Amino acid sequence: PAITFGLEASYRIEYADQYESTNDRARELAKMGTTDDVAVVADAQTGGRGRLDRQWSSPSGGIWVSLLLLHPHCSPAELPVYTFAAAVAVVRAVQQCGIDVNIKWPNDVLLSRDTPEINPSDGRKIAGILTETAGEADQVSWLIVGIGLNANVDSTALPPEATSLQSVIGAVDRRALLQRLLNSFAELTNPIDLDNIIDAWRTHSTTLNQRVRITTPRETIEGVAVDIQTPGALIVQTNNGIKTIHAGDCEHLRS
Ligand code: BT5
Repeated sequence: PAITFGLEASYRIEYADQYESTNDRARELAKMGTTDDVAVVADAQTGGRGRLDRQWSSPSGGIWVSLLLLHPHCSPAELPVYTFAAAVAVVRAVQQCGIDVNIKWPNDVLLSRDTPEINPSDGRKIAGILTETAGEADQVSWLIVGIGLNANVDSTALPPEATSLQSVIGAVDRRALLQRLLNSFAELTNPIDLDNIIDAWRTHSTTLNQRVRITTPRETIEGVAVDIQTPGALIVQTNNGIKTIHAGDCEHLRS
């Protein structure tokens, strides 16, 4: 049975056993002139995407969901907070399974790195978020927040740096998990409170106060992540002064 059966959400739910990408399906709905906010959910994706067109492994058993938000309640510059809200929502939903997870800037949810010598999954990526928007910089018409959470997926079907809830605690109730995820996201964004979201992100992130290496298409920056600034830029203290980074891939370095 579909994992969306009986869900109660402030979004219209659209489910299929398989989409190429739930983000693409959400975009299609937006272009068709849908008037509702929609949560597009799939059991599997054949062409799941990460940032910069990377592949996102999406075997059957995961939670692959894209929220189409037709009227984002903030200015275009503030849109990144939706990504942060999604990461916090994932943490809150997953923690209720009794698993400790945290956020790596900007959008990775990782299993906490408590006992890597005992549990090889520690520190591995369990969820990621891909936020996409339409329109010009000053004219956002809609927003898509895509969330991929490795729930009941065998970790052998995932890249080596990834893990799943199933590999850590066994199969979970995906419907209940999805319900908590949608509730948490709606609670954080309806209405949107930028500072509240960034504060919640701070409590769950392990990036702050760490030595980091940030890779952007243009440069690589090393230093200590000292803060995050609303709506989501990372502030890094480097040998050459303070840098404000709006997007990139982050690696936590052991100091
Ligand atoms: C992300 O990209 O983390 C965003 C992932 C968003 C996926 C959701 S699923 C629903 C919606 N529909 C879509 O088509 N996408 C969204 P990024 O930070 O660029 O990370 C991508 C990298 O994570 C890949 O290059 C792999 O190294 C790794 N990876 C791939 N599949 C993974 C998985 N299932 N779990 C963990 N890591 C994975």
